[in-house]
Amino acid sequence: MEKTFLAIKPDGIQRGLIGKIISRLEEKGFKLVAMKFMLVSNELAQKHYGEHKEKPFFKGLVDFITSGPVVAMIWEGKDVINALRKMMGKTNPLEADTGTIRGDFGVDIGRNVVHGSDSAESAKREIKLFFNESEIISWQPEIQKWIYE
Ligand code: D4T
Repeated sequence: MEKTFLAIKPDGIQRGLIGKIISRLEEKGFKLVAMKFMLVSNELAQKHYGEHKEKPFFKGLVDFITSGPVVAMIWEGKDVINALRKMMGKTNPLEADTGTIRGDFGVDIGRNVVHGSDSAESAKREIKLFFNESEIISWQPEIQKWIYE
């Protein structure tokens, strides 16, 4: 089973969307294996968004992600990296389909509510950046046999 990193950004927290976002992923059938409510340090933000260092929106992005608490999570399941990207919708919420998190809850690209890993490589990197091995819980939901054949 694959693992991916998902974060609810400071706008999602301020707008009281934590429960709604987590519910969507639980209801889909994915398994939560790690979660923390935390502040992202400047250093962590710079590392996390390292690939965008040269982009004009980089400073705004770092300022925003460090501006208030986030919920950092690891979700596990079949093809979960792609599936969560689909459930999040396109980066620009105005282009994201209705029914996706960004499509339903966002307007501005700089306030797009959630972050999710975009590949197996970035999932591995981001999980390592935000979590220690001991914070990742291996558990078996009783409902699993009704989700996977
Ligand atoms: P994240 O990384 O937040 O899940 O977003 P995406 O993976 O969907 O999109 P991204 O890496 O291209 O962009 C990272 C982050 O930067 C913000 N952003 C992006 C922005 O503020 N202005 C822009 O023009 C772009 C392209 C939004 C997401």
